[in-house]
Amino acid sequence: MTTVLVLLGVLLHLTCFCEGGLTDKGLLFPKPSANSYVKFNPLKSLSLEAFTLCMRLSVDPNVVSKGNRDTILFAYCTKEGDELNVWQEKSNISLYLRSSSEGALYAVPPLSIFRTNLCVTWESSTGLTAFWVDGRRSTLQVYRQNHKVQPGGAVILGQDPDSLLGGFDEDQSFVGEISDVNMWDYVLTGGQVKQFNEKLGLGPEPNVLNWNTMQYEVHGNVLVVPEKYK
Ligand SMILES: *[C@@H]1O[C@H](CO)[C@@H](O)[C@H](O)[C@H]1NC(C)=O
Ligand SMILES: [Ca+2]
Repeated sequence: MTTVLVLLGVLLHLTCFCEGGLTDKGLLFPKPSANSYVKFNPLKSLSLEAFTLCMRLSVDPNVVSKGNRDTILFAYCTKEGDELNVWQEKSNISLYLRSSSEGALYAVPPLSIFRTNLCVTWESSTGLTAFWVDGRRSTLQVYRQNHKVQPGGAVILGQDPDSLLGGFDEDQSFVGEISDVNMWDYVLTGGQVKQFNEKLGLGPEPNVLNWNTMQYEVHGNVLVVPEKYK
């Protein structure tokens, strides 16, 4: 009995420490869960006074748009707490820097079963923040002027950590597919964002997170989607 339980425990915690990037691949989170996530190893620490974060997302709207559910799209958290989080909250997509209550909320169209190119840009000097949805820019907001994103945390997809790599909540988990997560430590121009979206990979080389060279760890029930579904 003990052996069976131990074996089960091992199987449930299967972890892949993968190298070599995710070029043309995706990550599928098939079901809500409180233990499935992917951790990324950034190319440099997230000590940031500006950034552009892009990803390509499709969701299961039956889950993600249910009731009062908020769904995490990107989480970077340190020992001190949330540092940089992107959410879909009902009718808004939102960016939170060092806060879980005061965010920059945007009434951009909610994500759907079809893949959407989503980017968010922010810079400390002006506080200017915008979301880009399939190459179209939202209105600008001023958010967290003179703030700095702190290094030393963990970048994860699929879960919202309430502690460094734990405190996961199934009702906030991501359900759907994510690919092409790329991050730069500066604000790309509109033309560069569009170029990157339309011809993925063209445009300036991402220098914080680079999907094509990403070192990543898969935990729990997450499928790496093969290239042919690109
Ligand atoms: C969306 O964001 C606005 C603020 O921009 C807020 O007033 C509204 O309550 C939000 N809607 C939801 C459903 O959270
Ligand atoms: Ca949470």
